[in-house]
Formats: sequence, structure tokens, C-alpha cells
Amino acid sequence: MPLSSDCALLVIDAQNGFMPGGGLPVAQGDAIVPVINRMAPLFENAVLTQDWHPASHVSFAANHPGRQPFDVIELPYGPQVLWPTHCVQGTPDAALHPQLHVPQAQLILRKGCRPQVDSYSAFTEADRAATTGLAAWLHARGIRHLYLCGLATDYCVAWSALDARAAGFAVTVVEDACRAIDLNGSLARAWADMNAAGVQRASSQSLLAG
Ligand code: VGL
Ligand code: ZN
Repeated sequence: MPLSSDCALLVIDAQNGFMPGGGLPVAQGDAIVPVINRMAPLFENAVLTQDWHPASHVSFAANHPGRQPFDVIELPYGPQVLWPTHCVQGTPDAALHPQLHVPQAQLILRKGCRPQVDSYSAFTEADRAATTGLAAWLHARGIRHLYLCGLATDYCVAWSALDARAAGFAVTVVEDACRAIDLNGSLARAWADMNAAGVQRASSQSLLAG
């Protein structure tokens, strides 16, 4: 049964860079692709995101001499985890997984493009000031309920889910269509924050069963 036309699937960062062999691999990241492909036909509306960094990006440990990946530094907008170089604009690492099949997607939104500001969220950059325009784009199309999936549960999926709630959307995270990085308890923290914000969880099976 297709979902109502005020629902949209939001596929977060299903990119080579977060798959095994990528720049910032997430364990079993590639397992989400067939799950997303199975549930995508339930949705009339879909948006994909891509983490899309310049090589000089402030979130890359390689751009901070003496620092290692997963160190945390203070930036003007707050703490920033330093990541291995990933999803550099125009590289194969930044491309969507080649088997991802969501042909009805109307928008591919690229984020994290500004050299000095990270953006885990598809809605608001890490400085919490700049918006990507996604909330307005969805509101303009009458979307009220977002189903989130992708990588990583505890970073880009969670931050997007929280911002989507703040923007007034109903939000469901499809748990088996996500995988986590889980750095220093980040997955448990992300779920605590999402639960407190009224984010629902579902399985792809429950959606497919209607
Ligand atoms: C992500 C860390 C850095 C994500 C992106 O997609 O969750 N995590 N950049
Ligand atoms: Zn990134």
C-alpha cells in the first residue's frame, strides 16, 4: 500500500564514502541499500542527500596538522569531531551507492559544502544559523511526515530527524534502513535525544506490511 502523498522518504548520505571501503566506512553500511530499495516504491515523494565537502573542509583531520581522526576540536560554533577525509566533491567516494534505486526522488540535496562549517543535518548547518532550505522546500510541497533512513544513524540521520521535528514535521526513523558509527556512546545519546523529541521508530517490514 503506498503511503499518503503528504509523506516523503528522506535518504541520508547513502554514499560510497560511508560504505565498507569508503573514506569514513560505517559497519554494514551497504546492508541498507536493498532495504531502502524495497521500501522506496511505497513513497510518491523522495529526497536524497549527499555529504559534499571541499577537500579543504574543516571536519577533515588531515587539514589539522598533529590531529588524528576522531579527535574533537573546538570551532566557533562548538565541538567538532575530526573525521577521516570523506565525500570530497566530485569524487567516487561522494557518489551515491551505485545500487541505490529511488528513481522518483525529486531533489538531491548536497550539504557540508562550506569549507569552515560542517553539516550533519539536511536542514541546518552546524553553526545552527545557515539553513539548507529543505524545510521550506518540503512545506511548499505539502509534505507533513518524513521517513528517514541512511547513514549514519547517530550523526546525519539523528541531526536531520531532530531538525525535522523542530521544523514541525512528523518523523519516523526506519531503523533497519540505517547503520551507526557509534563513537563514544553516540548511538545511545542519539536515540535518547530523538525519543525526547518525539521521533518515532519503525521497521521497513512494518511499513511494507501496511
Ligand atoms: C556523517 C560524519 C561526518 C554522516 C557525515 O553522514 O553521518 N558523519 N560526515
Ligand atoms: Zn561529512
